Amino acid sequence: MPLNDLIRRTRQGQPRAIARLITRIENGAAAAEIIPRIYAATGRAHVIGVTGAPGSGKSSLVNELAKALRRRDYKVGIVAVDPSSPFTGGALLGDRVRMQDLSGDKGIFIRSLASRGNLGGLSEATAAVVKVLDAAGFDTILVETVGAGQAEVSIASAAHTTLVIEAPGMGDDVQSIKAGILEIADVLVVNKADRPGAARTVRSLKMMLQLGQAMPVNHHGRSLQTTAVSPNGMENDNFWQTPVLETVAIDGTGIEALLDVVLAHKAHLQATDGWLKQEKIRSRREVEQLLHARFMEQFQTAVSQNDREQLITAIANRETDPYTAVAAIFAQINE
Ligand SMILES: Nc1nc2c(ncn2[C@@H]2O[C@H](COP(=O)(O)OP(=O)(O)OP(=O)(O)O)[C@@H](O)[C@H]2O)c(=O)[nH]1
Ligand SMILES: [Mg+2]
Repeated sequence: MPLNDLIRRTRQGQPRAIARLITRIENGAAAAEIIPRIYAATGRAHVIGVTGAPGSGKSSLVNELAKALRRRDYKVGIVAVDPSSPFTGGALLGDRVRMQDLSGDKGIFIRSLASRGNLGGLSEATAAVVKVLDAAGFDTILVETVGAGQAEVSIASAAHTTLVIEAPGMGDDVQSIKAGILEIADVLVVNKADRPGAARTVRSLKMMLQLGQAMPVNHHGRSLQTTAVSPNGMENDNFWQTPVLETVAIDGTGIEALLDVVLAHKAHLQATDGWLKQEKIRSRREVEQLLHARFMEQFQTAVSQNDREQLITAIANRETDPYTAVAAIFAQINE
């Protein structure tokens, strides 16, 4: 089908068109053709990142949140990102089965994305898929990714609202919480609250949040302005206090309360300059990623693989240095 038809049908929210458009994005460079044609129709969706350790219950929570959102009449897009799997399928198949009770509902669209060995490509593809769902009229988009490394954190933090999921026993030890994970959390969730130790995990997380707040550095400069409490002791209006909530995803306990908090965070972003700030962070990152990719492409075209290898070897052997090498590469590209 011609791309224009596919895009028109996607804008009408036709599931098969959306699926085919996403497949084109997955298969390669199509994003450069697609995004310019839909970008003006994006920017409406509230993007919620859901990240956390493997097995903490992210998919189960996403499933329950999606159902709760549907009960409140939101249209929900779900993107499950699996950086560890080179295939679409595998671990994600389990997610599909679990999310089956959601299928058949036109107000929900679910898609899994796998890495195919290229994390940079995965975060670019995820961003493009989110835009497709946004343009298709899904007003709330949940992005699930395993919180294991920098790339995954960057996928999650491209969201307006980031949920970090812990399970009892995982968060008790300061060491066990990955550096950087708490900083990106807008909401902390202790799932599997039916298991022993949940209250202790909540306490440790709250303690770590307090420790973190002693320092005036935060997030991506998103919500926290300067300090938690202004000099007169009043809460700063622009400050979002990261809440810690307990849930049991397998029976739905705590889900409505979690959704209330997620929507409160959205309202908070909209009421402050947080929403625009987050959009600017994302826009800047996208431009820089695309520039980097375009430049690397040019570099690889201008300098043969053989010459690139020789250059690297020469730098390693101290026959030249990285600065001189880069100056020479720029001269060659600008020739
Ligand atoms: N007891 C209990 N089990 C849960 C809860 N939530 C999820 N589980 C179970 O924990 C297991 C993992 O749940 P998932 O939702 O697949 O977790 P995940 O974080 O998406 O896992 P990965 O995507 O593989 O990292 C499943 O067997 C769930 O049924 C909960 O609240 N309580
Ligand atoms: Mg999962």
